Amino acid sequence: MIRRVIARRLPLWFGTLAVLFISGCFGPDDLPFALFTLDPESGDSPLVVRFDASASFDPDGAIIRYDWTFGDGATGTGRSPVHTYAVETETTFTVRLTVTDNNGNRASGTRTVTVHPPPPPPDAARVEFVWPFHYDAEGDDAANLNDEYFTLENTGTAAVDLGGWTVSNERGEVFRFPDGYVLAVGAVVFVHSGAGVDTGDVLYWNATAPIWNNDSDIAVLYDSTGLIVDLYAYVSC
Ligand SMILES: [Ca+2]
Ligand SMILES: [Ca+2]
Ligand SMILES: [Ca+2]
Repeated sequence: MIRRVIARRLPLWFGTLAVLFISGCFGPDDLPFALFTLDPESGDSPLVVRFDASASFDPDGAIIRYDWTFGDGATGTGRSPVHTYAVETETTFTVRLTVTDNNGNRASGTRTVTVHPPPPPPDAARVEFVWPFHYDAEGDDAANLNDEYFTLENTGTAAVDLGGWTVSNERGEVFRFPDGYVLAVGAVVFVHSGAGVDTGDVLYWNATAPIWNNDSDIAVLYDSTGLIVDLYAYVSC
């Protein structure tokens, strides 16, 4: 009986208002959604990451502000910031985007980016003439061929197989390194002009006359493909 009275007295517009309220038209403002992508999601330091929050939206309004914390102490604003990460050890950062809609409502979303330490520099092959280049043997060079010698050092960061590499003088006489002769990092090899039995770091040209002019000469080191690796030119004072 009572219910029937209330129903009779409620005006028609009340029902319409209730429907609108449930649908949100007059309800609390909807929260925005914080959605974003990042590219790339991982990589080597220093890593440049591009963020894009254009997927974020507000169902009943507009997003008016984007705030970022990149996880490494840095912050940013804007819809598409770019941030560079630098690490010494592998680190995963949590990136947080907070969006604000036109009614001041805020919402956040997070994603992670993993940054690997910088890759080590590639091994560099480097072999060069170093001192001593003993082109003037003690006394008569022709009678003391093995006191005439040059020195090569591996100053790079990788062992080098010198097999097939050559050294020539200005007159075009050529010494060829034995097959499989490997010069370790930091190692030196001495190549004497005369005859002898090769050992670890001492090799012999097996020439029958002096190789290196005492006044001036040019030594050229070629790799096994014939490319010049190093030059050593000298003039005696
Ligand atoms: Ca809203
Ligand atoms: Ca000489
Ligand atoms: Ca001499």
